Amino acid sequence: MGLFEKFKSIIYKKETNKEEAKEREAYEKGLAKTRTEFVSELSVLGHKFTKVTDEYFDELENILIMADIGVNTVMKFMARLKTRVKNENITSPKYLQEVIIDELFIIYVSGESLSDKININSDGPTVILMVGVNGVGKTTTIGKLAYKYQKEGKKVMLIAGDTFRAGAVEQLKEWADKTNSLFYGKSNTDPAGVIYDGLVEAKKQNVSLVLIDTAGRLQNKTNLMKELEKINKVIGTHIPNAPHETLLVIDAATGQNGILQAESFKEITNITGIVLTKLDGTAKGGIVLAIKEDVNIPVKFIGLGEGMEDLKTFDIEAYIYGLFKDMFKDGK
Ligand SMILES: Nc1nc2c(ncn2[C@@H]2O[C@H](COP(=O)(O)OP(=O)(O)OP(=O)(O)O)[C@@H](O)[C@H]2O)c(=O)[nH]1
Ligand SMILES: [Mg+2]
Repeated sequence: MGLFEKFKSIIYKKETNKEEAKEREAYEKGLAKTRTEFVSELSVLGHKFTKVTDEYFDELENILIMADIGVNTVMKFMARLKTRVKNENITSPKYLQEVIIDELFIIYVSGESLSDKININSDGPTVILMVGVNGVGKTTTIGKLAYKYQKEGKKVMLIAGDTFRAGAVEQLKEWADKTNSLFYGKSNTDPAGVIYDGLVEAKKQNVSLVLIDTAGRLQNKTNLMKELEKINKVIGTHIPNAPHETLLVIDAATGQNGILQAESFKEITNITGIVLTKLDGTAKGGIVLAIKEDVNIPVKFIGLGEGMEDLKTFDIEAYIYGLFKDMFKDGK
């Protein structure tokens, strides 16, 4: 059964469990902007053309590029689609829409499988380091993660490794209070030192999850690399094999610029996952596919709003559903 059929059957399934329905709703809401711009254009294409022609392919290519799927990804995608059209003798644009959804999904799941699971340390605290350029949503994401894991019964500590930006320490402290997490931070001092002291405290208090915030702006790549090296060394001396995750936060609205950030950070440090924030405010939802194809680091979480509950574990099926829901319903 093709993916399109599979989703259609999910949508028409009579009973959906409550949790699933809630999750689906969150994706639906968060991806509304991308859906209305990108997907409705795709639907229009299906109605506008009665035959699959070169012109159809050109328009499709434009739509995909506008959705920030990334030029490389789009080119490969178009080549594959054209081959399929030829081999399977596809002439109906309407049917081709189903094939397009299938193929978009294939981009994500093909190649090595990327795990979206967080690497949990069974022997002491799990340490997650949050990195990314300024304003992308690092601190907010830490707050959301604290909320999620605290709710799951973990003892969480937040450490303020962004010690220089005015208000950064207080901002994290607020999240700690809001989520009943422990907190460690000091302003205007060396981040590595604060992290060192924070981890001593975390071990003393038997914390199970440590989330470390870092500064967004460091003048240049060399400085950033040195800083992160130092931070990693401090963390590793305290807790072997830590950090267990280094999550790079990217603002979805920055589109292709976000891809460049990912490529740069990948050279600087060992990024284990990506958090894609602010998907709710942009039509550039296609960036998830570009990240897979160009960067090849798993998207582990997505931000679908500013609130505590607006962080979701990334799920490609829910994502595709959130994007193409109208097209599924469109079907017979
Ligand atoms: N709509 C929306 N807004 C978000 C999301 N995530 C973060 N934000 C907002 O983005 C803004 C910046 O978030 P921060 O968490 O302060 O970003 P940061 O990366 O820590 O910024 P610096 O510490 O200055 O580098 C805040 O207003 C957040 O509420 C999201 O998923 N959706
Ligand atoms: Mg911050």
